[in-house]
Amino acid sequence: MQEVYLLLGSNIGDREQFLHQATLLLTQEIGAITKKSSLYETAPWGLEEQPEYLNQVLVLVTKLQAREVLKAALDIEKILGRERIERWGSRVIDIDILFYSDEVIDEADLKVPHPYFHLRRFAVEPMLEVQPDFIHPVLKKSIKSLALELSDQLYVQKINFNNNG
Ligand code: A4P
Ligand code: MG
Repeated sequence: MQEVYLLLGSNIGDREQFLHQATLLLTQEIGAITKKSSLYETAPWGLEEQPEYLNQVLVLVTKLQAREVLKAALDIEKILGRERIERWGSRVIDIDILFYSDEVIDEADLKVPHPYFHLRRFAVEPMLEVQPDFIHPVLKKSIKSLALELSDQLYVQKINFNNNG
């Protein structure tokens, strides 16, 4: 079994509902969830003229290869109606693979760890909540120290729902 760390993001429509639907489908297709972060309200990174995102990190155990996880994630994005309009632009659901155990994958259509992870507060903060001692397999630093080194100062705010499940 491998451990896969996913980052979910949504910034159109009922964002919380899209994250919830994605979580159900990911459990069916990829494996059981062992941890999940809170939901975070985050300022858009990259293309700033777009609505705020909700982001969340999920940790799952899986029998699938990383490539199979990617395929499942892309299929789920499609099922939930994601249209890819522009790079870094708005989406009802985006599912990125942050880490796949401690594997390093560098292929044209699959890069793990996610190459932008350590540059994005919206990814590092939820990861810090679920696994602060995880060692980034390329940078060889803990999430805790990557969080301290972050220069991205865009707004990231943990939100507390009564029923954050
Ligand atoms: N791909 C390669 N490696 C991976 C990986 N580790 N995980 C390939 C997932 N996909 C990976 O991705 C395009 C292709 O990347 C996939 O088909 C897969 O083969 P995409 O998500 O469809 O393309 P994109 O979103 O247009 O571009 P990109 O560079 O993936 O954008 P990101 O990195 O997904 O960023 N701001 C906030 N606050 N919160 C966000 O969640 N997200 C983005 C999108 C921008 N700004 C954001 C957020
Ligand atoms: Mg993406």
